[in-house]
Amino acid sequence: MHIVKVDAHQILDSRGLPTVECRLTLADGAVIVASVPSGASTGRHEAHELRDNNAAVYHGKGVLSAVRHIKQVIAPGILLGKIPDIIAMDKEIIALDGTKDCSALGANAMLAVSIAVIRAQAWIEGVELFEFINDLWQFPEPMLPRCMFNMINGGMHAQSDLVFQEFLVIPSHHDFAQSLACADDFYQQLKLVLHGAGLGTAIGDEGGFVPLFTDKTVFAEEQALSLLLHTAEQFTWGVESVSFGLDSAATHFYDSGANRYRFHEQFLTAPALIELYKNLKGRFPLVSLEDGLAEDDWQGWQWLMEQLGAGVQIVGDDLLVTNTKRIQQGLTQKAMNAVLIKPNQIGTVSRTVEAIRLCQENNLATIISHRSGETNDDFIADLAVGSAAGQMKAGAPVRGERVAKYNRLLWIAEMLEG
Ligand code: 2PG
Ligand code: MG
Repeated sequence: MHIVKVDAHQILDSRGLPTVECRLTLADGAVIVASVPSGASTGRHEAHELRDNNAAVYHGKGVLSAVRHIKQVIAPGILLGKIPDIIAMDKEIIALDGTKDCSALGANAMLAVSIAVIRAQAWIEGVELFEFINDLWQFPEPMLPRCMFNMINGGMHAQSDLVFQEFLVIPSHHDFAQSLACADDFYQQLKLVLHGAGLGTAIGDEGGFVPLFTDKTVFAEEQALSLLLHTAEQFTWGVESVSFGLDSAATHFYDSGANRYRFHEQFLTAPALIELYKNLKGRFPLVSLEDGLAEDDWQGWQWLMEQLGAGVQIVGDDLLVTNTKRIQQGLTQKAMNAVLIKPNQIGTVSRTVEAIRLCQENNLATIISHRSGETNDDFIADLAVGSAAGQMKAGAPVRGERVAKYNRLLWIAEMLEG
């Protein structure tokens, strides 16, 4: 069944910034919709997100040029009148773009089309998207991911003293519905703890709370982790039911000129920052640390792995940007033992799958991830299950664009249970 119409629009993401939506109409009249997310703490090596840079509207963040590329270049050149075929069409889109970083067509335009194409293909085959992904690329059996829920937001996702970006809670339950219930109860309990401590319950970009700490004698990150521990201790599921993760997003407080990390009043070397992580690991149930160091601090990452890699999941995000070349470099340098996977860092579904596969072949853990700017598109839930990635993060268990992914996982869990 072929594509009879291609449409694209500029829509708003969860932060009120423009993003791209693509609509494919098939010969049977079905309309297949896909939209793409956008990051705030983006890595320098990510694929290029095309923005209009017209300061008169949307603070220069419009995506009308990317929309135009879908309608005027990708649609007539690759899509119209053709049968959806993700592998062939992704290749053609990459060739049409012709750049290393997707800067001609825009990674936002390319990914919107790529997701729409694979969704259309699954529709035509009459199977669920996660099943289609699983079959097409011959992944291990579909599997619900273990999720990391972002309970406290800092860094570039909130206005607060928190230098670190994400304070994640990881339920230990293997059953997804149970782990979502656990995370949700934790979130509600944390709200009560914050009220009790006289701290506000305003939320950040990913739905986590943004406490404004008044005690300046202890650094804010330690206070945030203490709040999480305190919540876990009085939580009906029991303190053992959760462990913690951090995404420091350290690229964004690294001063490359001085080769130092600006952490509150301090100006830390990589070894000093690693000491700080070791100290936190000794006092809190910390099992995962993402972007603990900056995107090009390879030497620092090696030290981090040597010192914490045995007991902690060391996750590369800005460091690796879902790019097989950088993942390969990370493997060679033993810089990490886990990889964050974000489709819009690399521009197409096929390239995302190549990155996941490389990780699986090399026993690196994979975490499928949302972005801080999201839409209600739930593609990453199907990708996580279909690729048997093992883990996923999609923010707090609140806000429509975050729960869209968790709710899709609930449906998939039911389908898999039969
Ligand atoms: C991250 C992401 C998602 P952003 O750093 O892992 O949580 O943030 O989308 O802003 O890059
Ligand atoms: Mg990150």
